[in-house]
This record gives sequence, C-alpha cells and structure tokens, in this order.
Amino acid sequence: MLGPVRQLLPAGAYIYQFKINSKAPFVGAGWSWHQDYAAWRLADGLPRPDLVNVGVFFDDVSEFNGPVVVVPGSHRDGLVTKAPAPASPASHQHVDPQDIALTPEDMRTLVRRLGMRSVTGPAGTVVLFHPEIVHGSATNMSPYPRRLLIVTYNDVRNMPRYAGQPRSAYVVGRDTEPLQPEDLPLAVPALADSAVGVPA
Ligand SMILES: O=C(O)CCC(=O)C(=O)O
Repeated sequence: MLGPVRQLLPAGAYIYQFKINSKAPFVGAGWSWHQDYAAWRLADGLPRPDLVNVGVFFDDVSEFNGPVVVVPGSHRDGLVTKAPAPASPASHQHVDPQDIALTPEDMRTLVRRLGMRSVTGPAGTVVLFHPEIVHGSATNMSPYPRRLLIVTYNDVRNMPRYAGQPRSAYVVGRDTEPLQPEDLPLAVPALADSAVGVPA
C-alpha cells in the first residue's frame, strides 16, 4: 500500500491511525456525515489535510451492509465548516461524531450539486480517499458483516500540534519515522492441520 501513498505524499509518510470499523450483521451502527480532517484538526491540531486514507474491505461490501457513502469531489472545496473548532470537544480520546457532523442544510446543498456514491466491492478491495471527502454510512441491517480496515497515513511535514495531552498511542500513532517500502516476499504462516477444513 505504501507505493500509491508515497506518490501522494512524496516527502514521506507514517501511520497516523490504524483501525477496523466493524459493522456486525443486523446491528452495526452508522456514522453521521463528516469530514475526517475536521476531527483531526480538532483533536490533534493537525495543520493541514495532508493525509491519505487507505481502506481495505475484509468482507464483500454491497448496498445492503452499510457501505461508506461519499459525496464525490467534495474534498476539492476543503472543510465545509470553516469556523474554528469548538474549544472543548466532547471527548479527548475519540472525537464525538456530533462535534463534527455536517448539518442537513450543508448536506442538501452538497448532494444537490455533487450527488452521492456508495463505495462497494468484493472483499479485498482497496480504496484510497482524501481526508476532506464528505462521507458517512448507514446501519448494517443485513445478515452480513461489514468489516473495514482503514489505515491513515500522515505527511511527515504535518505533525500534530497538541494543545494539551496527546491522545493515547492506540488512537494516534507515535512513531513518525517515514516508512520505507521493503521488497520482500510476504511470509504466510502455515495453517495448523486442525484449523483447516474442520466442519463448524
Ligand atoms: O466505517 C464506516 O462506515 C465509516 C467510517 C468513517 O467514516 C470514518 O472512520 O471516518
């Protein structure tokens, strides 16, 4: 994944966040409309939106199991809410979606102009998206899981400027050394016999 990331962030990149958003069958919750950079500016004082999100589908994603829905091209206009971020975010560890949720009026205007698109595909699909693209997702009401890995790479020239205590290391990566690609074959551990083909 580092190849395309380095094309977009040629000065060097490190992993800022690494998370799996898991939506369980029938109950997996949705996310309000937002722009990621609004959260990172608020919580970590990131100076610029110089990051790349890389999403990897762990499951087939269809219109039914709560795909991410984007407003195509919305990242080109920067942050929709230009006002300074609230001084006291609701949570210092995880940004409360309400702190950065876009309003129905914002969304009516944006969607009228740019439309919406759900990001679907088979398990293994990789998608790259900008931290200012407007996106959200609905509840997973299907009988299928929807697990999405999102690795966020930050430009090494775009270090957080924390107003107080940095967020925990499991929320925001501390190792800011630029990542170097390694030309090594992937090592796939052999599966134990007992784990293969055992009926449930
Ligand atoms: O997993 C989803 O459906 C949405 C994820 C998202 O919007 C985010 O992680 O910022």
